[in-house]
Amino acid sequence: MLRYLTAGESHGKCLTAIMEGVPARLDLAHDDIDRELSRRQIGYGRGGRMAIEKDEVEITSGIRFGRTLGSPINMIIKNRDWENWKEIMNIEAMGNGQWAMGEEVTKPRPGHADLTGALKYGHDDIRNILERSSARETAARVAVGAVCKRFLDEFGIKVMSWVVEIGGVEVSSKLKAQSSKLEEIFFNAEASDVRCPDKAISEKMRKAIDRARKNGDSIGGIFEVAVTGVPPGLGSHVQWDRKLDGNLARALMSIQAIKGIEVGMGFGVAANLGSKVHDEIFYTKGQGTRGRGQGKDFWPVVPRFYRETNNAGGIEGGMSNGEPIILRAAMKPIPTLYKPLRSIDIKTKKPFQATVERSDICAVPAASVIGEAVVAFEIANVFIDKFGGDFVDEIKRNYRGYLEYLRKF
Ligand code: EPS
Repeated sequence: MLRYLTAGESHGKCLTAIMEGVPARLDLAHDDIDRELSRRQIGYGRGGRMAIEKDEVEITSGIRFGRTLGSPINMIIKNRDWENWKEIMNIEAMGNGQWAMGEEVTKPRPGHADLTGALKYGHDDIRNILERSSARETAARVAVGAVCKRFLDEFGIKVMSWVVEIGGVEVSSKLKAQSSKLEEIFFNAEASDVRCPDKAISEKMRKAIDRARKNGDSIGGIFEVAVTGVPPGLGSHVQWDRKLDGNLARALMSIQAIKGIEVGMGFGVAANLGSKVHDEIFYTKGQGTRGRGQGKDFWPVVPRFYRETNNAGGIEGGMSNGEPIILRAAMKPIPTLYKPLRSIDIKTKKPFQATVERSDICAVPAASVIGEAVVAFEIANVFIDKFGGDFVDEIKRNYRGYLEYLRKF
């Protein structure tokens, strides 16, 4: 079983992630993780904070001479901004009965964890909630996802993402992941600072972000995550907590500000007839992979049951069916606004209109990279669950055996 925990406050000293269950003898370099961390930081619409941070991982355990040991991997990402917050985020008691040097936050933002967190944990300083509910935490999850991606790469499994909508500006349905050109869509999205595969739409999205900024508002959107090179049979139909779609949806929903998830055709299934929804099954005996080409060491030897369509998004009965996995997540506009929304001060119980100093306008491009990370974790987890093994070559041996069995099925 693969598992992880993260720790760290947004303006605390650092973020930490401990991963357990990563197989031994996986090549893993510092750069594999830093590359993903910097992808998360790119994105039109971020606020001033990203100019301060330049995320880099420090690995303190689990790796020796560039290879995993099979022991827990501990990763640290420093918060550069902590230098400016040392007093406010002091670990030690202040000694004068004060909590936070008279800088308590008492004005909860609508849409944020602020008020409910304060009520739940008994805090009269909302900072004690917002520091941890902040999406800064996702840097640690991206580090975890980067390790999982490195592992999946050994098996030709690729996790990609792109943005399909920002504030109502949408790519054409041809570009959405129903199509077979996933690698190409991803390549184009990587070149866009809103992670949108279409240049003209990218420009419209940037304009929508600019408009929101000018109006003191924030703006949400939708991103897609696609996984290619996945064998059939990951996850299971036999128990609720082993269903792959359920676990993927939970993982994506756990990203800050995500309010909706779709798999494949998603909500579209409700309006269509069964004959238009279900993907018919075909069989090819040869080595043809219909141009998918992923998993070059593995796939070409497998005759395939395949579908011409992929409305199921690669998952049927809670199991991967061998088609690319396609997921979509909707992100709400960030709740920290320059435009004041009505709320009540928890100390004075009086209405107030919020003023803020610094905020992101749009973080959908960053969320799409985070989506890749949490999806990579779930896929790596079910992959290890199915193919077992404590070191990478052992898992490869098991995987080859499974593919051989599929070839004869
Ligand atoms: C965040 C508020 C902003 C974001 C932050 C998430 O930070 P600050 O309050 O320091 O301006 O920049 O995101 C990150 C720091 C990050 O690394 O993504 C929030 O309230 O969720």
